[in-house]
Amino acid sequence: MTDRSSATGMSRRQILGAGAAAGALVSTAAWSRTTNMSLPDAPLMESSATQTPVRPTAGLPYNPVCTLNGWSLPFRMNGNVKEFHLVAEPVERELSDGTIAHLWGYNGQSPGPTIEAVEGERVRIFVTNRLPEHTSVHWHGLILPCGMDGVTGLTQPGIPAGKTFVYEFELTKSGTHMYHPHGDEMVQMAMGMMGFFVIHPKDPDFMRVDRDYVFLLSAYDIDPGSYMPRVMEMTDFNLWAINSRVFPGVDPLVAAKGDRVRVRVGNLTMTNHPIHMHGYHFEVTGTDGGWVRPEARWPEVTIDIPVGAMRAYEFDAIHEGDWALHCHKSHHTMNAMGHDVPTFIGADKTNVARKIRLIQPEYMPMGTNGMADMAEMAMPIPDNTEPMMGGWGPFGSVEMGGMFTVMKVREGLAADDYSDPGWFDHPPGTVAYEWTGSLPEVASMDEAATVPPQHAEPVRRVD
Ligand SMILES: [Cu+2]
Repeated sequence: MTDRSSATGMSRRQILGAGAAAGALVSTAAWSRTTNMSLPDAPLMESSATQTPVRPTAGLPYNPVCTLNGWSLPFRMNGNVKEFHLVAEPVERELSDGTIAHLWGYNGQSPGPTIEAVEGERVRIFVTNRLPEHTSVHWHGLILPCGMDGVTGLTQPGIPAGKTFVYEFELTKSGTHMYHPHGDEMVQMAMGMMGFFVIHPKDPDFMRVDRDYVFLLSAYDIDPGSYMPRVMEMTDFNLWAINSRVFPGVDPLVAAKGDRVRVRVGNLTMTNHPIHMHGYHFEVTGTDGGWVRPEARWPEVTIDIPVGAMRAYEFDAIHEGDWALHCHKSHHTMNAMGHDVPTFIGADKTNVARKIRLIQPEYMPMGTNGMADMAEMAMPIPDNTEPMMGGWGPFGSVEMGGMFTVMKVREGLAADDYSDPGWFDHPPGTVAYEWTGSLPEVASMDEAATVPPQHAEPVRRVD
């Protein structure tokens, strides 16, 4: 495989059936319009910003999804076949503003671009391997011929470094799926190789929503100040990511008041994530096995995403505001710092701090009243490291990191407006406030024993 920028000696954007926003999309290879089996273009994304969904102009019609801090892979039609080109390669992913991780991904980013197609369509996916070792692509949850399932050694040889393989199959069923390597998985997934695969229903009105967000959960173990994940880690990760971004680097999900909103989440970490969204009772409407019938749906405010699984939930965006959306494992809303810190809550460290300052004048005692001071103090930290908790809101430090973002619901947003509307302007009288009146005396029980019920008379047994 030659270097893609020198492959043609020219840089021109081909005409594509669907493409991500033009600004950050770089097209570097030309394809011949005359050769049926020529390689389609392998577009490359240079930005980690959320790209506005693009409506398809070829193939069957569908309502595109919005990939949080990501994009959808452009395709071309070759007769009745929808063709894509994925390039597995080392990438630099910005985890949050200015913090870079050296990962492996697809077409310039980790996660790779979202593949979108329609039930009934035939897809042909070219996969070029620019990694230093072999790989394969497993199409997680798709119904397809066994030989297209992408399991190295079992259903195909690994794609050697420098080679291109072709996967081709029909999309028999709509739903929420993903793709990831199925060879040297522990390394390749720890390095960030994954992407979303959405099969839209043939009838664009089936379970139609106004906004359809997708993201994958991944975890990395990157020592503060370094760039490369420790791929041998099994449980003790220190960066919990939404589409390989950590808060405050995760874009908000935006909805217009009254929109029907779907959020599709996939989990490629090694633990489950209870994803919790404030402000709404939503319904789980899909898994990687298909759509959930209306009579089988449960109302939820937290949906546990098991390891290696996908869930879709939906709600009507009737409550305006800035609603937190996050993993409910509290250590998953923190970024890379030492977690092996003893608990000092309640310990007065004044005297010991005085002694330590004699030899280390910058020493600050922390944790005496909890850990919130970690987020508020501008502590010196290594380069290329996110603060453990960060992100500022309109009322101060949000004290969150990792798997955290905000669902922003606003009146009167245009249908295709996905830009951050800023902070919510709360109506007067709807924000919690300080009580300055008198306080009643605190009632207390002298003993912690269970109090027997105070019945006037024992309950009489009736035979
Ligand atoms: Cu979690």
